[in-house]
Amino acid sequence: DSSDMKSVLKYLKTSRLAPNSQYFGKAKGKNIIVIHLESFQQFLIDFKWDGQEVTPNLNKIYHDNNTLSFSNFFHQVGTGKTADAEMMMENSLFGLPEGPAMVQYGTTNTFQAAPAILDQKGYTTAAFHGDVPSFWNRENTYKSWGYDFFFSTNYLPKKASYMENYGMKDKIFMMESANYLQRLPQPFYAKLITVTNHYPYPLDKANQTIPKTDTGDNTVDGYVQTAHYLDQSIGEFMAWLKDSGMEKNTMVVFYGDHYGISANHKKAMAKLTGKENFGNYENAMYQRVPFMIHMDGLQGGVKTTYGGEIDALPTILDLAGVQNTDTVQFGQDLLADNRNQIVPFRNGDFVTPQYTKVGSTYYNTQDGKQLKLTDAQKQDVEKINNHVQTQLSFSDKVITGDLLRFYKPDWFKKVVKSDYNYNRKKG
Ligand code: GP9
Ligand code: MN
Repeated sequence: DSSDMKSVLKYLKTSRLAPNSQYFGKAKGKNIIVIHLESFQQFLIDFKWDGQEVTPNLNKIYHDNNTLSFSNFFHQVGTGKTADAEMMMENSLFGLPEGPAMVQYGTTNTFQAAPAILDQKGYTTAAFHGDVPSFWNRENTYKSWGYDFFFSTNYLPKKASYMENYGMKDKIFMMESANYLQRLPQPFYAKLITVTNHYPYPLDKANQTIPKTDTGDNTVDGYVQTAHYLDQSIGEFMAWLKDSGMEKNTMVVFYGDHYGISANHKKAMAKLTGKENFGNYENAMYQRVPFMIHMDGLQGGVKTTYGGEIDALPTILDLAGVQNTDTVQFGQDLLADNRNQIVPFRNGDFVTPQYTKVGSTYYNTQDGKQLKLTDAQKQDVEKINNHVQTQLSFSDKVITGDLLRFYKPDWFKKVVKSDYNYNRKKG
């Protein structure tokens, strides 16, 4: 009830940080394009196979002087996978311990999500995805989040050869999305969800332009091929953005939603990465995914702060110059000083610059050595465990108790779901 909301707000008061004044508002008034890189793990950046870079376009963006890149950014999804990533990225709320919150609560709950916030600051908002609108209950959840438009397969040309696995092939999808994008009133906030780089990584012959890897694990070896194809679609999209003239007034944010290769394939990962031991510690380290923010004139560089998907929204809003210290967000701006640098995983495990917890085992994050905790270290990890549990349980309360019914910042106008309609008009 509303008293639960009060405890959440009291807690959040202690964890929200002032933005970094060097970056606050640097993207004010610019378009924001968020590109969801399906199943894309950080190790693919600069990874070579068969003498080729697997993702040359994303590598270029990662190292660009106008890109803020984060080398210790982790996905934090649970069983909701993509849906959990979307929940964190656009609400700074965790997914649930079980199942996709977008399906269970997306239709009925009150949210104060990125699209609604930015809409009220004058942005047009649109989501793009080459799958049916019902997947993960997006068609309803996006209304609750305040998306003006949702361009799903209902709006995209239908042709069997355009589809692969879960949806429209990335190259076709990105260009079809570009067509709509250039007609949106600016500034806009747009999210483009790619899908070709999805387990088990099938791809038509014509688009296979790098050989499969040779681990012998069938559901791993296609990964570099679909990642390579996804990368090409990004290269084409960025070239289009430049040609359209829009690049100059657009901030582009890239993120990997979650792992592509699960913990069930440690042997194959050992082969792929050349690591002799690929155990639980390595698996935790390989939950890193890209988070990159690219904009003309942005002072970039590779930042080593530890964070994850929960931290994306405060970071983006601060760059956009949208005051957000009074919103309900569990993350912290990745550019702020004095960040806690604790990355909770959905199952209660965590990574910090010092400690990595997997189950009941602790490792030194820096060298991977298993720790026999000293008394001082025990106190450290107890504090971290408390923080992780508090974050997860308060966030769960917000979602399962629909607590945002009871609070909104003064400036925020409640989203009226019936104002939204994503059905295509005939003719
Ligand atoms: C399908 C897609 C896949 O629309 O977003 O979701 P995932 O299986 O990665 O959770
Ligand atoms: Mn996904």
